[in-house]
Amino acid sequence: MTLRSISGFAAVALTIVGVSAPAAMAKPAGGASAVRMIDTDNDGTVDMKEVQAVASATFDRLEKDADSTLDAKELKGRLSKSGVKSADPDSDGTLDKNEYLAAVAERFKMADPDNDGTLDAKELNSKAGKALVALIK
Ligand SMILES: [Ca+2]
Ligand SMILES: [Ca+2]
Ligand SMILES: [Ca+2]
Repeated sequence: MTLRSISGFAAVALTIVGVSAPAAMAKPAGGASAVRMIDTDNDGTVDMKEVQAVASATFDRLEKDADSTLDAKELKGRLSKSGVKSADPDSDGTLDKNEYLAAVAERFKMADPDNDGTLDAKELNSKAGKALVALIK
């Protein structure tokens, strides 16, 4: 390998690291910090009520044009196109608060494989748990 190709490789590697670093760095503490963010009664787990409270506040924060619904733009990537579609039973292309909270509830259930009604840090750190956090934060 010439010096030139090594530095070229390093530049590519840095680019890759640069793109993926934020997500990778958030991983270890992800579940615990998500619990802290949502766990208002400080019992170390997150229940549906706590999640719905955060989700409700997030809805109000994102809902900028005061039409009582969130469109894909307001959701800012929290849901993919197909995610919006499946969370939108009346198919008007936007989510009202009930639709949004129903989507949140569905993700909560998916993130709770032991069905005890609460999510601990480990459950929040699972793929389904992260999907839930991504939707409500
Ligand atoms: Ca709690
Ligand atoms: Ca709708
Ligand atoms: Ca659980």
